[in-house]
Amino acid sequence: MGQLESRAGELPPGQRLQRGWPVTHYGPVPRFRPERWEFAVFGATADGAKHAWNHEEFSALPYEAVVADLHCVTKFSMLGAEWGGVCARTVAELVPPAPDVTHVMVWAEYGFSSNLRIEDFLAGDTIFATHKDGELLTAEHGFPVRLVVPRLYAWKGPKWVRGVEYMTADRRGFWEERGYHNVGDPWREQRYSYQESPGDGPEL
Ligand SMILES: Nc1nc2c(c(=O)[nH]1)N[C@H]1C(S)=C(S)[C@@H](COP(=O)(O)O)O[C@H]1N2
Ligand SMILES: [Mo]
Repeated sequence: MGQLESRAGELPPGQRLQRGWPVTHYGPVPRFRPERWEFAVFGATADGAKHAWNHEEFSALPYEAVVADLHCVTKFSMLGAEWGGVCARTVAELVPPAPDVTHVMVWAEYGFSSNLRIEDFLAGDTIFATHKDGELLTAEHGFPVRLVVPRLYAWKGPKWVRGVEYMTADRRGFWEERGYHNVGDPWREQRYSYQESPGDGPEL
């Protein structure tokens, strides 16, 4: 756990500082349709039920801000942005996971997904961001909601998030099935799946 504590403001090994904020993702930018949008929490919830918030309800959840860095596995890092939104911890308080939950899958538009260990999900600085530096996210940066997991490479934070699945066993997400490391700790340069040690992730 020691290696995974937050080290805000520092460049992890092999990273370089990026000025400005590039747009990086796979596929098209989805159009936001408020009437069809929901943020669902499902899978192994404590009460066994799926819970969902519409956009108005999600926007009314407790708002917090964290200053955090974004490290892209393609080697640029953006330091010191302020992300505002709903902490993942708050989501887990409102919809508790069952006691045997070990991982979550965060789901986004078009079926994009990313798996996280529950301890990374529950870290205090993991946030479902709606704002950056006080302004609403733009469409290409994930409006209306994107996940930011400062302690992991940025692909672990889907843009255009639509839900969280609580899991009692690990499963690989979109990039984790396509050659990227299952854990993705930038401080240990866990970039690619060939670097995985036994126990880092499910068999490929
Ligand atoms: N839905 C979705 N989210 C995604 C991605 C993606 O391809 N699809 N790419 C990730 C990667 S690799 C990075 S580096 C960051 C980039 O965020 P930005 O475009 O806001 O800088 O988004 C992450 N979230
Ligand atoms: Mo990335």
